[in-house]
Amino acid sequence: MNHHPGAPAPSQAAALNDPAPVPVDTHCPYCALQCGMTLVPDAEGRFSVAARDFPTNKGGLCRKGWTAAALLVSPERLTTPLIRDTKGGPLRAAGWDEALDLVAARFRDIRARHGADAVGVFGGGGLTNEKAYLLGKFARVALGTANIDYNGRYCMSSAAAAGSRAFGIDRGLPFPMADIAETDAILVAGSNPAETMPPLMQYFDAQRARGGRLIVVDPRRSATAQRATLHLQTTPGTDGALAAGLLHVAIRDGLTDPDFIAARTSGFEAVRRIAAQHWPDRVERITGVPERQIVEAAHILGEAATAMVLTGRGPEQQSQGVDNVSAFINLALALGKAGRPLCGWGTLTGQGNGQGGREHGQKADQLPGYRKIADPRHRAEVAAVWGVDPASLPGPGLSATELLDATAPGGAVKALMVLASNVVVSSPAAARVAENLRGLELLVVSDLFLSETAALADVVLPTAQWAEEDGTMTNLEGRVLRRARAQAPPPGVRTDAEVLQALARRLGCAADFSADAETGFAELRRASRGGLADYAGISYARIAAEDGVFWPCPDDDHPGTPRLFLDGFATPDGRARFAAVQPRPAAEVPDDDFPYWLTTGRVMGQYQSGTQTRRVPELAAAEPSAFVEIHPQTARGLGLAEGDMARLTTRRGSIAVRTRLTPAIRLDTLFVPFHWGDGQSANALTHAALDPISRMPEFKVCAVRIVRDAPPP
Ligand SMILES: Nc1nc2c(c(=O)[nH]1)N[C@H]1C(S)=C(S)[C@@H](COP(=O)(O)OP(=O)(O)OC[C@H]3O[C@@H](n4cnc5c(=O)[nH]c(N)nc54)[C@H](O)[C@@H]3O)O[C@H]1N2
Ligand SMILES: Nc1nc2c(c(=O)[nH]1)N[C@H]1C(S)=C(S)[C@@H](COP(=O)(O)OP(=O)(O)OC[C@H]3O[C@@H](n4cnc5c(=O)[nH]c(N)nc54)[C@H](O)[C@@H]3O)O[C@H]1N2
Ligand code: SF4
Ligand SMILES: [Mo]
Repeated sequence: MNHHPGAPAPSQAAALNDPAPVPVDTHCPYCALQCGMTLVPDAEGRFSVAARDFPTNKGGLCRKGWTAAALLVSPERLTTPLIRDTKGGPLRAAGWDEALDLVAARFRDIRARHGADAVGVFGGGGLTNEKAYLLGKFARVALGTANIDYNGRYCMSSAAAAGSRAFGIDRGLPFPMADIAETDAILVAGSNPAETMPPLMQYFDAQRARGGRLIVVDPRRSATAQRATLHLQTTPGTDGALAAGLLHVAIRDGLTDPDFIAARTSGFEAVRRIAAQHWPDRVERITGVPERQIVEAAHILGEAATAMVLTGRGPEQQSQGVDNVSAFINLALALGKAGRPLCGWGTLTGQGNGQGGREHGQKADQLPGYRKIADPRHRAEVAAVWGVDPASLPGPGLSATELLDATAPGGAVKALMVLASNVVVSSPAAARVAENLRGLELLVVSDLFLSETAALADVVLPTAQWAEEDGTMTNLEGRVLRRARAQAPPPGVRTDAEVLQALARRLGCAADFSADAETGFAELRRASRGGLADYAGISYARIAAEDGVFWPCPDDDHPGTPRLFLDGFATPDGRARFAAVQPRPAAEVPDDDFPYWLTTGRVMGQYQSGTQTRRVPELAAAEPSAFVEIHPQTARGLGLAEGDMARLTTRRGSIAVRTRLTPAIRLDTLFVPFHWGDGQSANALTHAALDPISRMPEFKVCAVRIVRDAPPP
């Protein structure tokens, strides 16, 4: 690290005295790979991105990482708080004191009239650990509300729930990503890392170069599927049946590992009975995957000495997302491919700090250290660190979609504070979300830019980003990394931590809210001590010296835990638990009115709701607008040619986008990326059915109609 890594973040005032810029080692602002990069200043002090040989990405970056420095000089940056004086009126520039006084006064008033839970908080998986921790504490202690949740609910919550159910702990990957290169067989279900985490592909490529085999399950022959040994092109929403069919073949053909099942697992019998009903020809009818491919895939995985099963948003973002993941975990367990070197189930998340963001308290049911807010002992432990009475801590609150539903007229939530999420673009059935937010008594949004959500706010707070503040991020491996400050925020901009501190004071809260990242991290370490996600032994100095530290790391002498479960699973009896899950149909299936499957996802050149990447000129030029992927044969039948405007309609809404014809998609399926708002939002179409356990929305499956868009009259 070049830039005094142990030094505390300078305060706003000190920022003016910043020394001349020097190269700074840090990590990418975007996804959970958190690629290492160096920000290098030119003679004018403008930064550009340079490759950095960090042990995860090994110098590799995707197009988004390479162009990330454009965010630091964007002319669209918010640099002053904005206030809307009357509903429906315009936003006007305001000073910080006016904005913060107004927010605190309105929060107090709403709390007095409707109770503390009427003020909701919506966070984001892009926040550093320090900010996610502070936000959870702010909600529970300064606001006293139960209602805090975050966009990670849309992301990895199904995987988290299934992982916890099976293994007693939830960490994206139970092994370092480099292990991917060393395993003999991999099944990737509904993840497209070739576009969503390109530098990760070096490990998959090395695996195949060693003679390893890769199976990809995806309704599209995605960029990742194109690199696979075998592609299983499933009907959307049928992952559970496919996994049960693979297990059926494994049992039938003697590929399971009875010794492992007996010694290290529980609950196999009920799972075996469900698998028994999933004959390959029946599974072929449900999934559309030919029987011989089901048999081949089961043999590739079962006969390999080592194997991994990795899931992505495909199977997870469904109303049966948790059960889908459990079905794949069941397969790994039955084959004895877990809790051993180079074996295991993992999920390829997600947002930059999707992992740490859920460990430290912005999830409705969790307290720092992955503690449970409903558990009296956990409450007492965290209350002691916060210096409050455990009885004063609220209980579990509403999950993301339900929290947004509660903002409807007559709902329980009257005011909402959103940090680091663009819910108007990224939530299912999004038109309703925008309408509800418009009707709130108070919507406060903190963002770098005027996102579609910020544009609806009554108060907009301009915040520092990524390279303008210090903090830690936890990547998909559970490796805690240091994001270093490279430059001061633009004049007029404050950090989220400074805002939370200032608001807590104005709300009369006596607890401590430090805006300094390293001080905040020290408190987070204490609050996580003894929890499942134990960071007590992790320090900024160790992160710099060791290229990140893997949690759990309970004390200064502990080496951290790159590989989990080798000696036993984190369940009370040390055994992994099979889950007897019965596949069920999607919440909405095609019919005469809506005859196609619609699925949604990502393209390489845009990130999430697009607030950031749509403002990077190079990315905006490469991927300027939403589109619909459609099979040429399907398009021909509908009279649609490449680049035509097509109108897509579901029971929730309608959008018009251009067609992209590709034989890589199933004949019965359409795909729309979700990175755009307004008239091109995929989430105008999606279904808000929720998984009963994770409360994950059904982003990946609904029924849609497509026609050529009529020219305007
Ligand atoms: N370029 C880019 N990279 C990103 C992001 C981004 O927005 N843009 N976002 C980051 C975040 S937060 C996340 S969560 C990850 C997501 O990373 P991924 O999980 O790789 O992303 P998706 O494109 O949402 O979905 C993956 C695949 O699931 C397939 N799929 C659709 N329906 C089904 C189904 O029913 N079953 C199965 N098996 N597959 C299905 C889609 O065709 C798609 O290829 O990416 C991260 N990286
Ligand atoms: N149809 C469909 N919908 C989906 C998905 C899908 O596959 N299909 N995927 C879902 C998934 S996996 C995810 S993760 C969500 C993501 O959806 P969103 O939560 O909307 O994600 P982002 O676009 O990353 O929003 C982050 C916002 O915070 C701002 N920001 C960045 N850093 C900071 C910061 O430090 N502080 C503050 N205050 N603001 C900051 C950014 O400018 C941006 O506006 O979308 C979900 N929605
Ligand atoms: S893969 Fe993710 S972390 Fe790496 S450069 Fe691309 S967006 Fe950034
Ligand atoms: Mo995500």
